[in-house]
Amino acid sequence: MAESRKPILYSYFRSSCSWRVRIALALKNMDYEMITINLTKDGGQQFSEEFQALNPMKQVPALKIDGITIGQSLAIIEYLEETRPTPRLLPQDPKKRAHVRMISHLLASGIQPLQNLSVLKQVGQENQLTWAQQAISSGFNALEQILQSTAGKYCVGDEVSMADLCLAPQVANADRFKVDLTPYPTISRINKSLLALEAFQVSHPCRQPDTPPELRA
Ligand SMILES: N[C@@H](CCC(=O)N[C@@H](CS)C(=O)NCC(=O)O)C(=O)O
Repeated sequence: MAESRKPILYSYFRSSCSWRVRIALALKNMDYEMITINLTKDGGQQFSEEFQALNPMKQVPALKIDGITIGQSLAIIEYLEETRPTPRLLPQDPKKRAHVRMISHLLASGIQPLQNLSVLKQVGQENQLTWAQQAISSGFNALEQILQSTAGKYCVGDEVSMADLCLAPQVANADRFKVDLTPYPTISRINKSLLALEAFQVSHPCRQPDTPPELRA
């Protein structure tokens, strides 16, 4: 009989997209191996030939699982959901599902790519902070408004969903870029509830095998 292998997650402690997947793996109680791809060391290990063969986009995360390799955090989370459905990360109700996907994509396509490392390099050191703050604030303005009609305890109702897996890492990025969160009371409240959950704590950037000592909590 073929030996069943643990999934392998290619991750970087500070990568918000990797954190989304680490939360999903923790919530679904999955055992996995982690390989660190340090995005700043050696000119960026994501550019190595070995890693490019796994993910031609040269980005983390990537997950090797069930004989395939998947890039793109939301595709990974949806695969996990379809193959390991408990606990559910997408609600059964199609309207709520649409809301979860809307918020996930707002964060994953509408905000994060604009403040990604490769984009910040293009923007240049001097303008990085203002650029990132503007991208995050503009997305958060929209999200705060959307959450007025979708949120319960979490982004959509009272169950943790894929949208929440995108929210907490993006709020951490907002903190890093010193975005004032006062105008976003709903985002802040949900984030606080999420950070109290074990799956968000064990997967947190400050508790990863590759977290530098000065950033560990
Ligand atoms: N849409 C992709 C984005 C992945 C992404 O942007 N990853 C970042 C870290 S969060 C990265 O690897 N950046 C490397 C670089 O910019 O060189 C996903 O959701 O997985």
